[in-house]
Amino acid sequence: PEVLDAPSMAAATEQFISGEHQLFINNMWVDASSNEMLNVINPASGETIATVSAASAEDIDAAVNAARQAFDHGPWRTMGATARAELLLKLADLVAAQGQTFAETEVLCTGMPMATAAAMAPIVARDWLRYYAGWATKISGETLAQDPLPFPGAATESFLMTRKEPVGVAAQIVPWNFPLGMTIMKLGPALAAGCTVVLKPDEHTPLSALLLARLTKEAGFPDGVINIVPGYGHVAGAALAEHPLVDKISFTGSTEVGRKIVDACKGNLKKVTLELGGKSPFIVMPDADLTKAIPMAVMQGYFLQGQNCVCPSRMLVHHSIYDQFIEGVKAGAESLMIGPGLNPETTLGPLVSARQLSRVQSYVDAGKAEGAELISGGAALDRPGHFMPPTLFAGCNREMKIVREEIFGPVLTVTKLATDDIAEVIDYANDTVYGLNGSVWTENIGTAMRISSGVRSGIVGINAHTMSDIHGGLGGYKQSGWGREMGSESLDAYLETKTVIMHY
Ligand code: TXE
Repeated sequence: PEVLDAPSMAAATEQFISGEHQLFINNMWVDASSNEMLNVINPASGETIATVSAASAEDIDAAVNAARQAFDHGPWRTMGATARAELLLKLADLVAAQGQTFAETEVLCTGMPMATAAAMAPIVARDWLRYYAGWATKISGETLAQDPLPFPGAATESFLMTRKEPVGVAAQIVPWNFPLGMTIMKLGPALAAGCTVVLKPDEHTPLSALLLARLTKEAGFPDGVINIVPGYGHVAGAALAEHPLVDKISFTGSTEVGRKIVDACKGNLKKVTLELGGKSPFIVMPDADLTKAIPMAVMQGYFLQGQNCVCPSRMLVHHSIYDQFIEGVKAGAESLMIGPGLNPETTLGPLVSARQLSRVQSYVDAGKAEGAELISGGAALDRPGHFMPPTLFAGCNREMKIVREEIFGPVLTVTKLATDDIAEVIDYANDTVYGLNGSVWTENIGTAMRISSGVRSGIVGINAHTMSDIHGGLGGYKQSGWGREMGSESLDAYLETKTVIMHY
């Protein structure tokens, strides 16, 4: 079913969106040196809602130099961990106070339903920033044993310790599917560690990061510590990835661009973390509680219109419950309300862009051509905006393009498991170049433990399929990336370990 209208946004959001949007460099708002602008389009209507300065390579250079200066000579590294934590806590409060504006901005730029944006904004603002504020004061090294050196005259008394130090200037490149969350997920650990940052939001969805930039200034972060530079990937993103004064880069996006980032980092061998694509299995065993598995398949499968990296897009279902499962997911998919995210009834919004819609449509066409059985959806809606209905394919096999490649749209594939052999089920699950997420649905603890151990992915759910939690990690095995976002591991990525040896 469709809901057609989009209620208007709050006055504060309207005022923010219709305002001027420049680059945020060294705590100042500046125009792009080339005066180039990018258009932000509301995916629910196809209309331009804002124009934003687009950073050139020259602007990126200015932002990196500001961050370099702030790291090497500013007060940031010497101000103390408690003061850094206090700034993060203050930012958390300021962001939480603007929860409605952030939520509406996310809806208008990405298309996500308001219920999702409204639920996530306070979580990422309060809980995630506070989580990393807590870490700022708890970064510590170790005191280690040291054996005496077996040389004549060598010191016999010595002391060996490690010290954790910020890696330096961090570049962060954020995609469009969950912009505020990913921005905070990246800024939090970098700032807690004592790094300075140049962050490039996606060209489709730069507004929430720019709103956040205003609040970092209000919170009182020193000059140059946080620089937010919207711009195109091939221009601003590429310049950031190549820049010799950047020490570390954290990228979330496509596997294809992930490879370009690795190439670009070769020059100065900057440290790299990558959170890339996925094709996560959702394994339903014969004894699964379908009253739980089916609603989760629908909820996570179509979450953010399927534009989420942990999406359970590869459903592997035991033959004994296959028909029942498909019937349940079909009913769930067809009960979603399609419409503009601002409408409170909407549960499935538009895809982010016309390009993403056509990419997803081409996968759907490939599925039909390869002989997959179309159970539901299957064609873009004939209305303004980038709407694709929830689409479900059954009768899939592991050779099909729609089973092998990340679609990043509201398209789920179901493959029948004709085996009772757990090792074979695990082989099916691992037959992918990706390894981001996966889940097993069973009431048998042995089956759950065997499959969860066998699946090669950064997250595995047992009767759960989700993105993890800020306290845990998000990241992948195989071509899903390098390193982890969230949790304490993301903090490690912004720290160097120095070994200090003292003889006395
Ligand atoms: O991603 P891109 P796109 C996957 C998903 C989707 C596909 C393509 O499968 O269908 O990628 O999406 C910046 N140097 N994911 O084309 O291009 C760009 O400006 C440096 C999964 O939108 O990878 C943006 O900020 N940066 C993913 C970011 O990279 C460059 C989320 C992502 O854009 C660049 C998004 C370059 N040469 C897409 N080119 C996830 N893991 O959640 C682009 N960028």
